[in-house]
Amino acid sequence: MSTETKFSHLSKEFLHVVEVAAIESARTMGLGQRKQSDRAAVEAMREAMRAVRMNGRIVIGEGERDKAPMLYIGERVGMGAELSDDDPNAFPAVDIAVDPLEGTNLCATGAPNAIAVLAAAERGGLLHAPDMYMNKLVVGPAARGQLDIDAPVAENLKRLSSCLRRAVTDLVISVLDRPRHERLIADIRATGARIQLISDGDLSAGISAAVGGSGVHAVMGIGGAPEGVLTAAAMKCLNGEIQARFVLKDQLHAEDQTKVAEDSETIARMQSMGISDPTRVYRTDDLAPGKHIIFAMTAVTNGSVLRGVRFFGDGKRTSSLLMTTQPHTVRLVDTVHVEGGPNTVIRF
Ligand code: VTB
Ligand code: MG
Ligand code: MG
Repeated sequence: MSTETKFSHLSKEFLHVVEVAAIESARTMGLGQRKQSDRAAVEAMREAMRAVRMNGRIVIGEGERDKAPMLYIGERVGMGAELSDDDPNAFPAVDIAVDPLEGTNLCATGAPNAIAVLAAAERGGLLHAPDMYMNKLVVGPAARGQLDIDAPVAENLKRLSSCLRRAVTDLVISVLDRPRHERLIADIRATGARIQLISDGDLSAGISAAVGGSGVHAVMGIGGAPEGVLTAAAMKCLNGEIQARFVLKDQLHAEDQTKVAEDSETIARMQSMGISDPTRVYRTDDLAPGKHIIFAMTAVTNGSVLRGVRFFGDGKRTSSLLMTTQPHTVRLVDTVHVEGGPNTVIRF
């Protein structure tokens, strides 16, 4: 079987993995218990991952082994987890980045854009990024290669407006609503561009920025590095672009500094993961260098593109985005999980 065929089979298995993670966390929607929501997604995702015909390795997951009992970085997952990569009977060797519930607060409050998500690639196809902050600039295909994360905001928005053939005042930029973005928000406002402040979820905002018709044209600002790698995997499938840079403690707002480790510790961790220059700019292909990328996400709560999990008496319905680079496909998958037996009526 060609690598392409093996990977396209895997994509359907991964679809199931994100669907079940979304379903289990969606049951906890609005309970106000974000840890419980997260745990439901993690447990469901890990259980479903066991049945996937792969020799999988988590490269971005729930954290270090000593802190995360499940889907920890380095955990081997899938049916072929026990076999070595060069065993002739081995299943495809796959690196996986997961965020079983991206937007735990969104799920806990029933707010839009909570998602269950994973990306996979051949070994080495996804950057091993530590869980730290990352400054990001995300745009769609029309602006790919045209902006520069180091340029002033006004300059980038001017370029974005010409790429999208619209006035700067017609642009919408999505930014995480955090004190650390005070200056960024002021800079965007000064250009006349419009802003969508989000409470969480810069990954789903990045997907919106990359697709037409979503009403969002870029994502700017500091969010999580794991979400940055997942965004890069999505951008490879959507022809969008992410530019990013890791953010160390001394570059953070005082409020965020309390949440991160000392720089010496962080830099040592980055080095152990193969990141030698903590200050460089990472582009889409640096974050997700893989040729065979699979990106699977299921909406937990309603989103801009997808609908959240719906439960009804005899089943449930999920809405997912499933994308692969080889072959290059973008699938919107609406699944009815039928549980009511032979008399269940399926609604279209
Ligand atoms: C970021 C962002 C995520 O949480 O990780 C953010 O990338 C955490 O930032 O999409 P704070 O520490 O400021 O809360 C999300 O918004 C949700 O996981
Ligand atoms: Mg998470
Ligand atoms: Mg997350």
